[in-house]
Amino acid sequence: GQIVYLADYRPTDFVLERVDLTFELDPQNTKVEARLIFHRREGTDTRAPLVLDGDELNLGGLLLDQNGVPAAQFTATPESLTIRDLPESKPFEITVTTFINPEANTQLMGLYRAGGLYCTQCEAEGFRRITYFPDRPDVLAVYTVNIIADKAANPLLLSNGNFLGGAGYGEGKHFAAWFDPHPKPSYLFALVAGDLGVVEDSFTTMSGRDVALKIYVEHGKEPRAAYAMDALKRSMKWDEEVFGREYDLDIFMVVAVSDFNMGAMENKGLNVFNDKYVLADPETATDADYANIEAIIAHEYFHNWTGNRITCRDWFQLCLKEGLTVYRDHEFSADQRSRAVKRIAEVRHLKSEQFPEDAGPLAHPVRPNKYREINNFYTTTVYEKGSEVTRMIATILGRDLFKKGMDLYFERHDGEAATVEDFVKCFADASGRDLSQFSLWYEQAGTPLVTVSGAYDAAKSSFTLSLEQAIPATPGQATKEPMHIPLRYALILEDGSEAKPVSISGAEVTGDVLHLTERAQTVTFTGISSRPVVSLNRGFSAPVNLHFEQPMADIANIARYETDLFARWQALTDLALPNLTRAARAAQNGETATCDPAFIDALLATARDESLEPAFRAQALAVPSENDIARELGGNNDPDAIFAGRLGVLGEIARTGIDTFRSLSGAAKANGAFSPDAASAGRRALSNAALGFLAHAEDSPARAAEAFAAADNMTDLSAALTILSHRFPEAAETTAALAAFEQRFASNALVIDKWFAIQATAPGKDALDRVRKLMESAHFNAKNPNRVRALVGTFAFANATGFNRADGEGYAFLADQILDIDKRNPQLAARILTAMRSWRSLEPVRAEHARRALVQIERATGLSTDTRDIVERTLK
Ligand code: B3K
Ligand code: ZN
Repeated sequence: GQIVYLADYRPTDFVLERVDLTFELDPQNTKVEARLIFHRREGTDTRAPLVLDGDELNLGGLLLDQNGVPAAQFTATPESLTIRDLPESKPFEITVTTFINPEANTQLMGLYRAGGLYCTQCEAEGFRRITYFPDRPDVLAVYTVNIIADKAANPLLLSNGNFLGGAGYGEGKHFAAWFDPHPKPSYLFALVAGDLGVVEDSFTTMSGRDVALKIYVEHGKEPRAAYAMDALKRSMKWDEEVFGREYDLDIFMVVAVSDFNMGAMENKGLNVFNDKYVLADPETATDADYANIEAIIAHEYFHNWTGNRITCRDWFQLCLKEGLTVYRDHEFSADQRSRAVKRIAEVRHLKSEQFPEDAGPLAHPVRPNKYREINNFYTTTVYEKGSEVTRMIATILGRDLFKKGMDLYFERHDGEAATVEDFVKCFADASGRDLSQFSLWYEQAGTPLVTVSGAYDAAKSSFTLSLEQAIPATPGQATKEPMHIPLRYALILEDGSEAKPVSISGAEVTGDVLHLTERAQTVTFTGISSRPVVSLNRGFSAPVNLHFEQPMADIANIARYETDLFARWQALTDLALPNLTRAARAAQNGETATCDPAFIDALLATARDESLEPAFRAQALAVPSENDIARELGGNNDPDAIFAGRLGVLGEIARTGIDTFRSLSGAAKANGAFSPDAASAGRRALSNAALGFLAHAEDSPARAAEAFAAADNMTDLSAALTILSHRFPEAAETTAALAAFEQRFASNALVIDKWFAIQATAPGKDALDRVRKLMESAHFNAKNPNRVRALVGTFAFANATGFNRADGEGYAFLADQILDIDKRNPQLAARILTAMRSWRSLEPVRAEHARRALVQIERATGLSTDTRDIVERTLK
């Protein structure tokens, strides 16, 4: 693995005009013939050879304009094919034949077997595992694809674009041809063949064209694709209404497969999905599953414009499609559900995943400037922080100018491979605003820390806010420039109204956005009649850490009276954290702490407040996680103490609010038949949160066991099972419930994944033995990424006490697993290994155990580039 640098980008010497692919599918010996028409780019060196990428390929044949090529004119290795002495200016045709073995492809990149299917995954660099090719995103071409396969085993032959036709091919074979008129990079190529069931529907676009919609799933699972189809139609409509984007082929297909390295893939016209993000029904899917399906269906569909029609010039620009498309799917979900609750969930996710990444050894800019393995850069920083950066552009410009900038982007760059600079320039041109300082968000890694203090001068009726920003050092970036940080704010007066200052000086303010652009700024508001309560970073307008020494009473007021619901949730978190960190520190010293009653009052008042939507009240009751507390503590962390301290706080809340929780638990049941809509999901979330607190207050498994028996949907069933196995691991009720669950869902691997995950996250040092035992179970399959993630991944990422056992056994186990997984599937191994990214913030004994496990991985022979890259950066 060589390091690739953004600064080294240059266009290809040859322009690819057309691609004709013919696949003769065979499980072990698939023949691929690629006919590629090129011409030399004007102005490039007329002697430059054509260099095509490969990965584990064998050249089976090579023709130039239909003629054999002398051995002296080309060089083929598994990684590249170089052809010399090519025509100076006229187009020429290269025909490359390769033979590949889909069955032996355990990396799940390129063409592989998933169940009985043939399926592809080409992003980022998988196409070069199919044929020699200029496998980079700035090479756009029109593709024709012919697929020949055994008809009985593969009645279905799919590829990108529109169906051209098909027919018999003799000897029990048949063929199909597809043509995609939209030029695309190779990473968007897809082929699927096999025998699947289908759910069909159609969509009429805004210009009146009919689009056939097809979702392919395993036979018998068709009814479980209905929700995905509904989400797809809503996504298509929404993109027309909100972004003015219309679909551009006659057909849109989604295929669900059970062996997949990630969530889904946006191949042009033929999205391939992990079946986890397609299949749902009340009996087997939780409300979170439904929300994920809706979001991911939307995300992949939205890529049709942001990613496919306009793609990336190079992989450094990944956030151009991913950050933007996450922003679009967030907005979609916010419109389909509750905007405030959606925002809270996004920020929770950002803080628990992206903030630790940005604060650890794997921190990198939203647009990295170098990489060794691009697959390791599909990160929460590129995706989620990338989305936040797009959101900030919308915040700075305001709705109308943001829309104008997006329209300009679509108009200016349709059909192109663009850069982050191209994107930002559209907003600068549309608004007339200078966004050069803002662009630092793409270049500087690390979460900015904004330190704030306020002072009221009653005599002058003025209020001053002093703000300072500091961006921590990150790998390769010791010092940083101040950034443009847009902070939404409100000054709330005694009577609850918002102050209307007579004048504001010291910062640019547009509407309710304060623009922090200097390292330190003092902002003065005049005409403020009483000491205001400051609500800062409303809606989490900027992804920063805020240190604001605010009176607790002010925070409590925000928690109760702010009109911005996100700010209310943030205030509840701000009230909770000092209590949780105090309790964790006390636990570390073998002591117990008690909570500030104002915090518990505010929490319970919110839980009881019937004027608020249940989903919001449930969010309020989900007190900060062990990871949140660890982040707040900042270092020398003892996960057992954090867990014990948090448990104490939960117990206190539970005992104080026992009556509230009794009346809230089970309340969702009153609403009759199951519906996956957001309001119903919110009622279930609230009732299950209450059930969790009752388990603490009553210290008995009885109520959860009852709820388990009474559950008529997977959300309630898995919530009850989680309470049982996390709170009462030894209880007979728990053993019985786990066995009943296993038996009932034995034939549904996706539900068994929940059974794995619930047990893998049960706290305490016994978790490791449990995980080991579960790996022996007949349900486990080390070759299936979903199984491995559900058991090994969940244990490492989401079981702080179990994984971080004081004796280091959790890390040693992970090291063994990583080395084993890495042999088959490097991408999966590297991803799970990122669970170690915060090892330096552990207390010294655990940190040393963690370091040794990392060194054990680093020293192993035959490590993949993917895993080597992660382990070396993590140790650095
Ligand atoms: N673009 C794909 C991710 C591909 C990951 C390659 N390692 C899915 C998505 O973001 O929509
Ligand atoms: Zn994406």
